[in-house]
Amino acid sequence: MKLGVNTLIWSAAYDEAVEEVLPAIRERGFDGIEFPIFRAMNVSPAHVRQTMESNDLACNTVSVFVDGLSLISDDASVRTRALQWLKDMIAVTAECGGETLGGPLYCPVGWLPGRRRTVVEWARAVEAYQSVGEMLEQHNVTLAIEPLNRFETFFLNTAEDAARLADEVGHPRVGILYDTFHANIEEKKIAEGLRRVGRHLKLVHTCENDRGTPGSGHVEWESVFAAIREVGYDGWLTIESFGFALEDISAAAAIWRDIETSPAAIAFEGVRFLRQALG
Ligand code: LER
Ligand code: MN
Repeated sequence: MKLGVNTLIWSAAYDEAVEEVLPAIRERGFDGIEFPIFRAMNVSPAHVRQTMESNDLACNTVSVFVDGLSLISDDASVRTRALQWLKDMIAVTAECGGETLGGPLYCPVGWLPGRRRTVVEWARAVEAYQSVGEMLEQHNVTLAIEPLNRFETFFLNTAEDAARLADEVGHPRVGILYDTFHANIEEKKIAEGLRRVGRHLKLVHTCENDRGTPGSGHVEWESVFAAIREVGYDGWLTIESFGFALEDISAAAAIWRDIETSPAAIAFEGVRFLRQALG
């Protein structure tokens, strides 16, 4: 298993704040990073590749839909633009040398229309993911769709639904990102949810129940690791948290206080815990 850290702990962009911490990320025991791309033109893939190579790190990307884009919109032109945007993200991920693009890639985070999802919206998502299957194959990228808790999305909350979605898409390059922070809210047992998505598991966000340091809260890590092993998952375990004052990002994650002594402590104390727990 490989250990990663989401650079949203330090910055919303791939910038100097991230680059200067890359040596420490490697030194403290991470194998790679996961960084956010919100717009393709804001990333310089050649630069990302070069800094990954010089720091002996691998990278994955995460994204969310911005500018009101949505694969499940009632507006066909919005869906078309969202699909193009998704394809751009897949291409950029490959150019950066990343093999997994993860995130709640169906509709904007925080879009809560005050009703249940419809069968039509579900079908739109399935069709969109099926339509990028070939491109994913060509670019050697895997799409990891992430269910979120009910306060961040209405569309996909549970492991059961996520597994059904991936079943219906039916493409080996389209699977699930399981985030223990969200699962702690939505699943009866976090480990049970993992077993449910097991056959589609492409990425795990190993997050504490308060987005603080893994190992410091009430996530039942022993059973989580047991389930991860049981389903034969051997991919990335990535710590995801967010800077405490990153404006839009802190607002999206509803972080209005210092969760730990510093955001970086979540990464560096967290990786120690994960390494120890994995043995
Ligand atoms: C993204 O990976 C995530 O977990 C969301 O909570 C971001 O808003
Ligand atoms: Mn996550």
